[in-house]
Amino acid sequence: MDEDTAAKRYWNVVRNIFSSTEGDDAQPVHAVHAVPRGVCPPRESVKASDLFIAALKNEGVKWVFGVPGEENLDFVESMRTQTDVKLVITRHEQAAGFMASTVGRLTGKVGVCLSTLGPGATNFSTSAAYAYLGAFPMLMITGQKPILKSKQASFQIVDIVEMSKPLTKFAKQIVNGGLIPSLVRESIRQAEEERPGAVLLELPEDIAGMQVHKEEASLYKIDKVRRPVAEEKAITAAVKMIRFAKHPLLVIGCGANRKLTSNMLRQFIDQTKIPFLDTQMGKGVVDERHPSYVGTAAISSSDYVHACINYSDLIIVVGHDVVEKPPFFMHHEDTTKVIHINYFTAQVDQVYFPQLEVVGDIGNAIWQLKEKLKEEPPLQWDLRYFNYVREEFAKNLLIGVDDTSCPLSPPRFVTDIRRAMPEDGILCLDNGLYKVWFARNYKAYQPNTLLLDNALATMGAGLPSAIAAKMVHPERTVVAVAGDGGFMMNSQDMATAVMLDLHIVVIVLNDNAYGMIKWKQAGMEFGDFGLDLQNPDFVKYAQSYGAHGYKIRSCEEFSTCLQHCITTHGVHLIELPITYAISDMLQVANLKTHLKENLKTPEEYLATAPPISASAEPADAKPRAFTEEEDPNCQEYPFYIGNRPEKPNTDLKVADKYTGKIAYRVALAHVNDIERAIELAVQAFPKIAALSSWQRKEILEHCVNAFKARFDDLARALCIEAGKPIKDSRGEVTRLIDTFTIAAEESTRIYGEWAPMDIAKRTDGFMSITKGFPIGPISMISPFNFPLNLAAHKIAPALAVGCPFVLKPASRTPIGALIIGEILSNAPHLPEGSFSILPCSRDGADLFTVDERFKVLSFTGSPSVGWPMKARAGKKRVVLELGGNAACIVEDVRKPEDIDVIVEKVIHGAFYQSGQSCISVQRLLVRQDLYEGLKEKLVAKVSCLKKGDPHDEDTFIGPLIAVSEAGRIQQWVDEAVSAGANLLCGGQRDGALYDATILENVPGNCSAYNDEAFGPLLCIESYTHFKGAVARVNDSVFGLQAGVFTHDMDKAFYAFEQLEVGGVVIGNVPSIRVDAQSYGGVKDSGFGREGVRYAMKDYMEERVMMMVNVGKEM
Ligand SMILES: Cc1ncc(C[n+]2csc(CCOP(=O)(O)OP(=O)(O)O)c2C)c(N)n1
Ligand SMILES: [Mg+2]
Repeated sequence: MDEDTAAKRYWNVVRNIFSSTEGDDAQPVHAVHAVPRGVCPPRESVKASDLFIAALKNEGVKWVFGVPGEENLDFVESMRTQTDVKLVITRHEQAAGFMASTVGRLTGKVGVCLSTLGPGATNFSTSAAYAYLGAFPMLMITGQKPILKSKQASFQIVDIVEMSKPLTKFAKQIVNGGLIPSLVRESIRQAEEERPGAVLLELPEDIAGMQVHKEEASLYKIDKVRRPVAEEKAITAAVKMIRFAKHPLLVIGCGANRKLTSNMLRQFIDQTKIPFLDTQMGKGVVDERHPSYVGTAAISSSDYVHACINYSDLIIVVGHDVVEKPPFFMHHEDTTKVIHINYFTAQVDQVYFPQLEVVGDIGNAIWQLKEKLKEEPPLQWDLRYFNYVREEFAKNLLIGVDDTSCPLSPPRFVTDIRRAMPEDGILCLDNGLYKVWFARNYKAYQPNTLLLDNALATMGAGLPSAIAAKMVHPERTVVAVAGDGGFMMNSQDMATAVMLDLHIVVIVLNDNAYGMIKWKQAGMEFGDFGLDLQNPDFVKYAQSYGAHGYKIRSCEEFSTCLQHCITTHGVHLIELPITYAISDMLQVANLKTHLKENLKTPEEYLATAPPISASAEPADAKPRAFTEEEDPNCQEYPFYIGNRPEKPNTDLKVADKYTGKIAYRVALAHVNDIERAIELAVQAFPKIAALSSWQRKEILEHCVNAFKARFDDLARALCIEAGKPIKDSRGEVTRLIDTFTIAAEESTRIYGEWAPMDIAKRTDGFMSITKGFPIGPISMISPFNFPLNLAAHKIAPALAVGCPFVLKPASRTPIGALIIGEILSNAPHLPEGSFSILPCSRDGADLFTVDERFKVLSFTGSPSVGWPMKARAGKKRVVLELGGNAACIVEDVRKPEDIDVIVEKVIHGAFYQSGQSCISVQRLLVRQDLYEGLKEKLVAKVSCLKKGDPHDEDTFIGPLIAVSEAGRIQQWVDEAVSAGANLLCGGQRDGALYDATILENVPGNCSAYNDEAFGPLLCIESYTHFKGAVARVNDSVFGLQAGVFTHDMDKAFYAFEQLEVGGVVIGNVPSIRVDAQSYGGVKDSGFGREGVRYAMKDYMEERVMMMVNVGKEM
């Protein structure tokens, strides 16, 4: 028989067998089944259990934890014959389920466990509930008797799929091997998708053993699906609520621990200084040593953190869902508002019913909020009481820490364990009274370093989760902490830890009782009954497994022993005698009394508290003081409205960015001022539009002369308000003069175009003149980094064409623009009402975007603010000059000394004005053979750049615009280094000052490489092929400018043709901008062009005059 005929016969046989199957779950089948003996499966088939393992491997599964039964033997055999997915045999299915769940919890990818039918599968139920409530992605694979024929009636058979439904997101029996690829994919998709959880696939014995035709054995490609982002309206509403709040507070919940939200939240907190507390399962998302950390909501009410909650008028809850024990209770009569930020909507609950929901990717939502709040800082927060409570709470947490008695009490052993654990060490808690103490007293420094269960709160998970944590992170210290009760619930899996030759430490807290319940019993004033335990000898018990056992007999001994266990390979069990006597203080009634006696109410505290901003920021968050202290030379500035100065208030305080002292007090415009300014601009429009060219030119020349006369004045103001090194400040004033000079010249060269229109017989005698006419009032928003020249790039072209304008300078650096205003107010010819320059807060600023009387909106700033503005700008033209992460390619040099020149240029490009420029070099790509030499010289020089007072002549790196910006750069550097980048120099921060920093080989997904640094940060790498380097430059969401050092015309033109940017600079860094050039970006970097002539075009509307037979007849 040839092979084809044998195959046909085989499939016929199995088809016949299967088509006789009946029942609901019988489906049309193409390939089956228990192979009839003597009939060889053809080569184009695969065994279902093999296919199952292949599907798991395809999903990146590394381990299957479990206890098989005879129904899984095909599956086990399949695992034996491959090496990629390992079978980890445990001593109880529940432990296997906890292990799989922990893999899911730590990796975000499904953890897998295996059991047989009936008894094995029912043993999974607790771990299924653990994963389901805890939101850990976990797949259970259970066996079943054959479903096509049964010889054993109902022996061991229970309906596991039905039983599992309330505990899983997806539970299905596999009735056909051909369904394995899709069911594995679908179940894992559901398990991993927000909100993650448990899923179950039941694989019956006969299905596991069947052959599947190769056509049905194709596995699914696993594409990353981007999570949806929060809707803009929700973000805008949240920003509004946050800005208008008086005492905002942040609560971080378990959801924030699941994905990489940590960085973003940290940046948000650094920037806003909003104090935060976390829930038990949100611990470590933001380092709890952070000065804004108030505490953890270890209990639901009456603790210190609740004093903050009660005081707050806006609680921003990130990543919380109601499975966790509530961190606080909401009441309908409260005036406090709650914003819920999570991947999914808030489940309505009697104690949690947020007023606003921001639903979508958490990291993105926080980023959007952060960016929006950066542009427009909040109004008037008073965070003083929070800081007071934090300090008082910190004192409270010290109670008992120094107690040296034995048995040990919780504050002491929690402190000892924290001291022994490395920064990234993972502590896995079981469930008992100590959990409350760890939640309250143990500071988690990194996400997922304190694994506790505040969802199912089951006993028995401590040891299994430690085993899994060690397998996921073999390089990290892993310690399990369990009570004497909880430990015994899965202690049998000590054998698994020993068998796997793991290095873990298990601390058994021995109070010879179910202490937690005893504590509750006492709290409810019931008699002491039924909760004492008689324990085995834990040391001997450990030793009987082949583990090391220790019993602690004095307080001092504990730290030494723990240290030994952490540093010595093996499975260690430490029996620690403990007493919970001190836990009385955590009884709600006692806490209430304690707080009443020891903590001032907001009213009591605020009556004697220091003034607002002196304590608004936590002390250690501001190494360089940003106080309310006023510089003795503090000057007051008016705003300009309809050409005239007005000073209705001095509400805007502008700090000297180096000293932190208030250097200027400025009049802050409100909505009605902006409204008035727009109206004046509308009225002035026909008058300014009617000016002659020579008049417009004289206005601009007046400015040029005044700028020259006040050169030092202007440079000094920049140096103070922007912290810009004095040399760079002078450079900017020179450019301001250039920009106005170019505009003065261009104002007399607004040429039109004559064109013949006699293009066909029917248009004989036609011709046209096209000419630009001023478009109307212009709305301008300028940024902080070039307070003079970027305002000038909007103002000068408007004056050159004859358009009135209203400018909103950046609130942090309004002085430069106001000096321009002062000079303009004295200009000749300028009609009344032509210009207004209005520093203002966000509430009124909306008119700059939406008011239809403006005909152009010209915005320079961040992409997160710019793009949404464009969407709301209505009919007006929009020009957006946004950010970038400019790249520079070094391809060739004529002679070796050229490298020195390039190094100088790169240093200037990357670090001038401390990197706060849209076109500063952030990515440097150097051809391989030039790389090491260039790198060495670059690092040597950059390491010597002087950082410090911007007023010093030789200062190269001045302060960043805010302390929080330096903190952000620091995080980006840390993130890059932990992702594998080399820190070549810099990396140190001092308040708002950040070193000129060079990172090498930064992975492409790091913020330092991907996002706009806007700080002194340079990423360098080598490349082999020019084309590849160009492609690498293009691999960015931004596209502003790029620089290419080459002498090869082909390469220069190739770069010009291929680089996705608004400007290519050949023979220099991308950081070159001549004020006459066309300037602007593509992709996320912007829309439209600036540069005097190009901006003038935008400020004009073309009008054509058609003429017929003019001059033809007289
Ligand atoms: C599986 C399970 N059974 C029962 C409980 C209820 N329970 C919560 S804590 C606790 C006592 C824990 O005792 P132990 O592990 O010794 O910790 P301790 O509180 O004494 O430190 C009990 C019985 C539970 N959470 N989980
Ligand atoms: Mg106990």
